[in-house]
Amino acid sequence: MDRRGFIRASSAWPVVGWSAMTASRGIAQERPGGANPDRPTEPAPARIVRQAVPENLESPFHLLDGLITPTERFYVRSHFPVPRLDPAAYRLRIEGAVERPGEWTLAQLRELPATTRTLTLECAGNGRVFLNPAVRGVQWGLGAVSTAEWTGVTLASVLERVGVRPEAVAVVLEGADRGVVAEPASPGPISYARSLPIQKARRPEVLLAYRMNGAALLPVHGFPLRAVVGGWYGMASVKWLVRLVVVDRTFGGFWETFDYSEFRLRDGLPEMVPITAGQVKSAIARPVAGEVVPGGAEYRVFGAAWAGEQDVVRVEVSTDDGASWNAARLLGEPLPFTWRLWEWVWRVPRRPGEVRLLVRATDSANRTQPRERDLNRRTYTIHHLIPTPVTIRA
Ligand SMILES: Nc1nc2c(c(=O)[nH]1)N[C@H]1C(S)=C(S)[C@@H](COP(=O)(O)O)O[C@H]1N2
Ligand SMILES: [Mo]
Repeated sequence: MDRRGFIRASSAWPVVGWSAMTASRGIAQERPGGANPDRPTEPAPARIVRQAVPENLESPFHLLDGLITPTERFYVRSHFPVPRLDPAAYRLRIEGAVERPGEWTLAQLRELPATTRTLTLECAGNGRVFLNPAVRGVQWGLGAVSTAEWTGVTLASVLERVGVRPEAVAVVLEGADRGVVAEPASPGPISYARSLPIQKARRPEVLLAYRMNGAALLPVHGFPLRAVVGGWYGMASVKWLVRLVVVDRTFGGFWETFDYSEFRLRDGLPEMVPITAGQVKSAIARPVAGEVVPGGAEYRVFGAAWAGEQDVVRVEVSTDDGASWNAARLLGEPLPFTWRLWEWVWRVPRRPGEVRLLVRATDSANRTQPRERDLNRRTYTIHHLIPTPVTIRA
């Protein structure tokens, strides 16, 4: 790796370049994956600290090497400090429009049939660092997205036990974490809570999980119980879940109005709507921005693509700013609500120079990633094309 060349290129690609990653402090260090002799030999961090308190940690997307993100590399997004819950004293309260309101212990929840599913979570703010002009909020690069194998019970099976009344419209999921939000100001300390329409709450991809990647849920990921809402942005997957309220109206809570909402045009007028299912999106893990690749070689461009509740059907790579597109190979078998890994072998031209790689995905609803940023999306659901600049050396 030509370090000076790298730093020059990465400064045009804010924060997420290699030098910024290795500059992150106070985190476990590990060596980068892969055997590319052109890579720097300095250690790469296990996760990138975007905010220390509360902990907001980005997954190093360039280390992508399989469908499942190892738990120590899974991103963390928390609005408040981690609440410490005693599993023995823990209760999940279920109330509202249900026949049998009450409290559930962990043991009672574990008596319901367990399910294990691979599901991808992406923070709705992932990629915010690429917005121009810069906006407020956690400055995520590529890696506020990860995939794990989640074990728990379906929310549907719990709702079935408590008997949902016919007037039910939504289920509010409340976490044990609380705090004051400065902007926009919350009415004093509030808890983290999000609602799901009753139809989504009954779907099999919505879990109340107590295990992640074959081990007990860690405190940062919601111990002892969290929701995992397959196909939706991460904000719906409420951690440290302590209460379900079945409501007979649309819930207009803080986290789906002031936060995690975007504009949608109806009758030509922008209306504010909660952010829900994921957009179609892809990202390049390797090469990293600013990488120097040898001219005339074959380079395996590698990454992932995901599409919320849809399946990824096509991934294409361009080396000429979108004038022409090359079909990437989709790897493995498709899993619903899970990213798909892909690769494309690039025959790197001999001529030295700068190239910007683009990747775009298309999904089963025939949605394709847009070239340009849509301002209606405010500071969320960033899925337009982000170029990866690389340098070809002689
Ligand atoms: N209780 C609670 N649940 C929460 C959050 C939170 O701050 N508090 N953050 C949400 C957001 S915005 C995301 S993207 C995911 C992140 O889950 P992770 O930290 O396990 O990656 O958790 C969601 N669930
Ligand atoms: Mo998020």
